[in-house]
Amino acid sequence: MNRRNFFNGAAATAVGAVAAASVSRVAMAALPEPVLQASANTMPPLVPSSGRPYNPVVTLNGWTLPWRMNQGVKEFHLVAEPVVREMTPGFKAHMWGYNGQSPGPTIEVVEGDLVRVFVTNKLPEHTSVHWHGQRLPNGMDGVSGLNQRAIGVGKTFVYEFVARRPGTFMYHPHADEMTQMAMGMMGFWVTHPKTKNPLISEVDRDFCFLLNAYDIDPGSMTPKIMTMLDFNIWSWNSRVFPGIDTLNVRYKDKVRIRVGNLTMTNHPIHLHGHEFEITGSDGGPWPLAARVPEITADIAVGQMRQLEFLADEEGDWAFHCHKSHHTMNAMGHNVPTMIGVDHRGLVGKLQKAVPDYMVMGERGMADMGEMEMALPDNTAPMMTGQGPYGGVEMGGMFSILKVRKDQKPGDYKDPGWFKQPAGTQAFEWTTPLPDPARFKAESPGAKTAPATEVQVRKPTSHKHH
Ligand SMILES: [Cu+2]
Repeated sequence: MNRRNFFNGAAATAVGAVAAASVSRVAMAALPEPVLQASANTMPPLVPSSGRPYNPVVTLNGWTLPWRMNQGVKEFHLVAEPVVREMTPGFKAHMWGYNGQSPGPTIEVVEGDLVRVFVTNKLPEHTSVHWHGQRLPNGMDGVSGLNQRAIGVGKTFVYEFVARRPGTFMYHPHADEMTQMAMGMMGFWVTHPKTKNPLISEVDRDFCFLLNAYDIDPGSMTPKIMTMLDFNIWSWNSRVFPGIDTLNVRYKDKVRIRVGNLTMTNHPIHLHGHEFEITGSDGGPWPLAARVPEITADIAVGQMRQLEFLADEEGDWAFHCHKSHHTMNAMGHNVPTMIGVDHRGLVGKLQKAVPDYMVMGERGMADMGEMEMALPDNTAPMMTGQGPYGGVEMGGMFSILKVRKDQKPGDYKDPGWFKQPAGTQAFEWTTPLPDPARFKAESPGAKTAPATEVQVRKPTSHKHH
């Protein structure tokens, strides 16, 4: 190290020391007790008992972090640590998260709140927290190396800023980001408006969750952190169908669903039976003129969207990512397409050598949903879930919006399956069908297409003389 660098280093240390001193009075007073969550169930809304009042959100398969008021400051304590997350019953993953779960708890504050977040690092490596979307002093933005020194193993750092703008935000590490986000470190943040805001509607139900993705080999428990695109577990708040709780609302409720995307690809999030408007993003509430009816919102990487609608159709409505491979669990990969392949004769021969051998996908993959196939320990079946009329044949990013007349205001309990009123459900036609005109044209005598439509020819090899 030359003399010049030495002095720069010394100066940086001194600045660090001054900054630390300015918060140390607070840090030295007892920290707020960290609150840990053992359950992966959706917790009821945390109605504020101190600070400014607001209408709390419900985090899908998650919870809101309790706080304490300390001389007008809202204080939270996040603990970054390894966790075991149940992604769906029968499938647990070793992840990193906050306060016992991945994702971490939702943080809810009110516009204008002075917020202080203690972050204790119990990971095996350093970390930091970036407060995605917040207006804040540069030194609180959480990019390690750029805005602060990383939070070393065993250390606690303090972040302090005013929640200046109401809206839908998230938090995640900005230190060894690839590893730490692939391991499940992230959380939701909602800043509620202080007063009535013409662009922020008051709703009866306000749900939130993060889109996340993992690469976990069937039978293993730890996400592969080097995977760039080919993930096999597509989750909402680190849960996969049928482990994702349903969104239960009362008929005619005004509903808001806040979604943030921390995966490596976009997700077209699609709701059945209703039209919603996108009322805002992490950039803030959208002007009324920018709102149009939609049934699918494509949410790009790093984006957040607020979907709002009136739940005015009773029933059990599918709510899912529209990429069909994202509503599949682990076994959906590397299985060859077998539709139309005739296995007759082959199965018997193969079963002599491999007694468990079975044919998959000859008639499509629907058999997979019904099949009680022996799975490796600790994985989620590719497509699964029983509805009232059979297999739902889904996995991954799939849940159900349940709209009921008899759901009580503020009650989030699962009301069970919807019973369609008589005469309002698709039914089987049992009387004999007349021969459709098209079949007649195809009957004997009509000109038939040649049996072979595609001929494969090997490329001619170049002969060198
Ligand atoms: Cu998707």
